[in-house]
Amino acid sequence: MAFAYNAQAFPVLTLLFSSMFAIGLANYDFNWGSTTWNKTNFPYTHPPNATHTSNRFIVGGSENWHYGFNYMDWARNNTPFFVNDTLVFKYDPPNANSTGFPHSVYLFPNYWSFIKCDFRKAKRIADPSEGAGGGFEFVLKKMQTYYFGCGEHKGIHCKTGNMKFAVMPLKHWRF
Ligand SMILES: *[C@@H]1O[C@H](CO)[C@@H](O)[C@H](O)[C@H]1NC(C)=O
Ligand SMILES: *[C@@H]1O[C@H](CO)[C@@H](O)[C@H](O)[C@H]1NC(C)=O
Ligand SMILES: *[C@@H]1O[C@H](CO)[C@@H](O)[C@H](O)[C@H]1NC(C)=O
Ligand SMILES: *[C@@H]1O[C@H](CO)[C@@H](O)[C@H](O)[C@H]1NC(C)=O
Ligand SMILES: [Cu+2]
Repeated sequence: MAFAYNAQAFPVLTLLFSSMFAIGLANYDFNWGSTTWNKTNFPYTHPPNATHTSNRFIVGGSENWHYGFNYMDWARNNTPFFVNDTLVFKYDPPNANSTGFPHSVYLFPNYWSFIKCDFRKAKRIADPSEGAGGGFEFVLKKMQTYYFGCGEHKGIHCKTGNMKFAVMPLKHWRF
């Protein structure tokens, strides 16, 4: 039990930690004091798009939205997200492919339901057919933490297939 708990909690805590860094950076204007961080080791891999107000992200990149890919790592590697950025979930519709399992997209109401993959109060924002073609698009409209998960196979895709991640979009920086 303790092992399972730690295994699930660790990546989330890491994610929240890097989100805190992001917020601190936005608010305190690169004032790092005595920290040893620099541009090379800073966890951000892309700058905000200065010429445009929003970016589009295919969730999972070329992997799209499927069982077994680590979406927590994907989200961490694509930090930061900004208000009005769009996430695109691409997945095969049911029965399009005999080898494919259907997927969906849910929003969890809070951290603990996300950690436990408890879908009882989660809101389905895309059904199994909506990931086809160009995919299902979701705009990060608010500066809040969004908890996403796949609700298929009684939560197994979320629990053991890593089909969940959280993002905390920031306001665009003004220099
Ligand atoms: C920045 O951090 C990287 C990785 O820790 C290190 O290799 C590099 O020398 C650092 N650069 C500066 C200018 O401190
Ligand atoms: C940034 O905005 C430009 C101008 O619209 C666009 O062409 C480019 O694809 C955007 N970059 C990213 C990473 O979304
Ligand atoms: C997001 O987009 C809406 C609609 O275009 C706009 O009114 C709002 O100011 C934008 N918010 C941010 C933080 O860019
Ligand atoms: C079915 O899956 C295979 C292998 O993943 C893929 O190459 C093919 O395009 C899929 N077919 C459809 C109709 O999605
Ligand atoms: Cu799934």
